[in-house]
Amino acid sequence: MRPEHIEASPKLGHIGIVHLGLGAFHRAHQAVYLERYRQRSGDADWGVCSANLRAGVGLVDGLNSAGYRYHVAEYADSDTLKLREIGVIEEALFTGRDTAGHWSRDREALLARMASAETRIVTLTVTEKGYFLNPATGDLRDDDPMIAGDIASPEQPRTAPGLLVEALARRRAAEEAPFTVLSCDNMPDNGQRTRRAVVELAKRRDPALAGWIANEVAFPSSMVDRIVPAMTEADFERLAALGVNDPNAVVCEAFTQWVVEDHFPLGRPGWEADGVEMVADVAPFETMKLRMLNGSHSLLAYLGSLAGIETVFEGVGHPELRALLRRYMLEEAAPTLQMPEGTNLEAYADSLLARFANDSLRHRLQQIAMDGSQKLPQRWLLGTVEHRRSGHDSPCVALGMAAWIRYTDGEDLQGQRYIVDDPMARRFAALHQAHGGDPSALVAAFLAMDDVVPGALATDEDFAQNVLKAYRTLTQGGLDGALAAIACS
Ligand code: NAI
Ligand code: CS2
Repeated sequence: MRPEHIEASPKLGHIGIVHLGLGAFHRAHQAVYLERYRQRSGDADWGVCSANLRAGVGLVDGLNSAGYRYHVAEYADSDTLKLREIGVIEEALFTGRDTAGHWSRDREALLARMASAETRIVTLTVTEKGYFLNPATGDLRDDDPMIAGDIASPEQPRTAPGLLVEALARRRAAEEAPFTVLSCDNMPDNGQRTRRAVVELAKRRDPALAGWIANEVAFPSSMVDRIVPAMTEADFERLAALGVNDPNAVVCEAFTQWVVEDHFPLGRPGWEADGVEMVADVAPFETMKLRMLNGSHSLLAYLGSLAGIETVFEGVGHPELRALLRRYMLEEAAPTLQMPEGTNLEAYADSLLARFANDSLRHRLQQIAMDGSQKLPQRWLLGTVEHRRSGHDSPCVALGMAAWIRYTDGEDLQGQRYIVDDPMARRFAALHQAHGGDPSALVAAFLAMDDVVPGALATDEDFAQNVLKAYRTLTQGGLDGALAAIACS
């Protein structure tokens, strides 16, 4: 297979965008749109300074030594590959804790870049947990040691909200107009959630600053969609066989979508011609994607992981699992959506299943399963509250919750142990310790976690009974038993 190879644009040295969260998705999504834009327009204004605030110094230093160029391998399927070289990143910085345990090597450089008049947009992919918001209520988690640290030392911030507040404080002091803040994380209403984290944190520092941010800073929301699995050794080997030896490369599907609320007071790239959809209200698109794509992803992640299935591709190859995902999407997610006239949600569901069946992506279920406490409210639970309120049962989500609860014990149904990667992992372990022998008490304890489960579900007796029934079926009859039981419901 000879891939189509697209060279990077020349380096232009101007930085108009700072990105927080130099991860795989940023490199395969926002940076690709910006590369397409720069190649088509020649516009020099929108180069990117990308920063890692946590782990990831290797990637930052790797990009620095590679002249800030890397490759994106876009697979439509195992026989169709487009290889792009990306050059829009002009600077990479690290403000996390280095191997010697010191924090914030490049914090001052990053803050100076964010405070610079040249910077007109700050984008983020810091994962759902990077905003330090209570997943169920959206309140700032000011009891978190990282946020507490930023409250105590606001001029030496370590978190994304802290960096945004300090950079905005510097711009306000310099009478510089604020940049636009654009979240590209999988959260509903991600612009307003980012705004809430920033304004609430600013209030603890200076109410006048918080008021200025609330009134003057634009926080448009965006819906982002491209499946970008974490790289595996096999991915790097596959690229090396094509002559691409690039430790900073990313692999992704060919599909990509970015729907953005058009609210950029200091301007933005004219990226509509490069596939970015600019809209007045992104909410319907965001909710549809989070509940149908991400909700079925999470259903697959917990049920598949417990059954020892490793990837999305393998999981959707299981006919009963595939049927469950489709049933969840059409019977439990789609009825909760308010979509524009003519939206065909059945076609959308089938397009998602086709994307999941992409045989050239090794999208590990364990990666999707991580941070469930931060993901499930917007993927399953808020929609289920609405679904239950309209008098419907939610057997698929009840099974999903049972699988998530069992998953958080750190052992699959074959007795294979794994690390539960979640900010609340210790709480889960304590609940399993306390109630492990009593499924009814265990399910009740998980449903009572009011910073994950909306109150309306926690007090929904029928839902709780369905979760408990599914938990018992799953733990006694395995995946096949659980799928057979739900097929009859
Ligand atoms: P990744 O693991 O490659 O990168 C995660 C990034 O988040 C890293 O830069 C890491 O330093 C940063 N991060 C993690 N915790 C943080 C914290 N507490 N504070 C500040 N930064 C933190 O993951 P990837 O694939 O880049 O995904 C990142 C986010 O992008 C996802 O959580 C999701 O919100 C969004 N996304 C990812 C997609 C994908 O398929 N990978 C698709 C659509 C959205
Ligand atoms: C996945 C998402 O890791 C996960 O939680 O569900 O990253 C998913 O790949 C993207 O949202 C697809 O756009």
